[in-house]
Amino acid sequence: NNMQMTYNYNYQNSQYTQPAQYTQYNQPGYQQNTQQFPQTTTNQTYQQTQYTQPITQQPQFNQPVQPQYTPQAAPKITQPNFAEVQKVFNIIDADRSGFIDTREEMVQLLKLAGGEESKLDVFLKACDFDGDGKIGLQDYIRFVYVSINHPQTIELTMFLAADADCSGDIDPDEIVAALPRLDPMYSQLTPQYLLQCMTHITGGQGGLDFPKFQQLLQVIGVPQIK
Ligand SMILES: [Ca+2]
Ligand SMILES: [Ca+2]
Repeated sequence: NNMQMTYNYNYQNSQYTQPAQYTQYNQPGYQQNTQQFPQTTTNQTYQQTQYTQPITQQPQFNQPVQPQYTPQAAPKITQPNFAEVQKVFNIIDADRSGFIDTREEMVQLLKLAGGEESKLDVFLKACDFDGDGKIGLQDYIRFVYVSINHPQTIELTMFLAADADCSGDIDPDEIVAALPRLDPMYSQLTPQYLLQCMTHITGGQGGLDFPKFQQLLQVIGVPQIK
């Protein structure tokens, strides 16, 4: 019955077109909080300067990060059932090439996700997390991971997309690898800077769960709605 699985991941919105959650950043508390950080890290500065200057200034974290707005309630992050997902992948991969790479296989995957065939190119791009141009098992697992957690906000979508091993927790390697891919604005941030921000939030203990990831986004900004 595996083939009955359906996913709601709205891949057509993978360019973050959902406006829903931005109002929280208009609240006074958020503005107040951003002033605690170096000016180069605020959304406002990003909008004004478009990062015309390279970010070389290291943050001076003298105070703990204390969110002044109410972060979203942490959703329960569901991990994929890896064995089940692999079974489905093997069924879709009809020619056993190890990839969903024929037209028939791609269409089969698209149907499973409830998509229209005219959107195949967009869909495949959204599924190809590692960017190698084909859908491997790891891509498929990650697609299922995003789908089953029904991300309604840009923050949760980013969190799920960055969590490469679908652990519910983002480690330093995942942050450094994922953020520049998620939005060009992050490509201006050096790995050292990202790791320093992360260490400040975690105290050097463990990775970022979703609430801590939201704290990181408070520091580095959230991509603009396109
Ligand atoms: Ca194949
Ligand atoms: Ca992880």
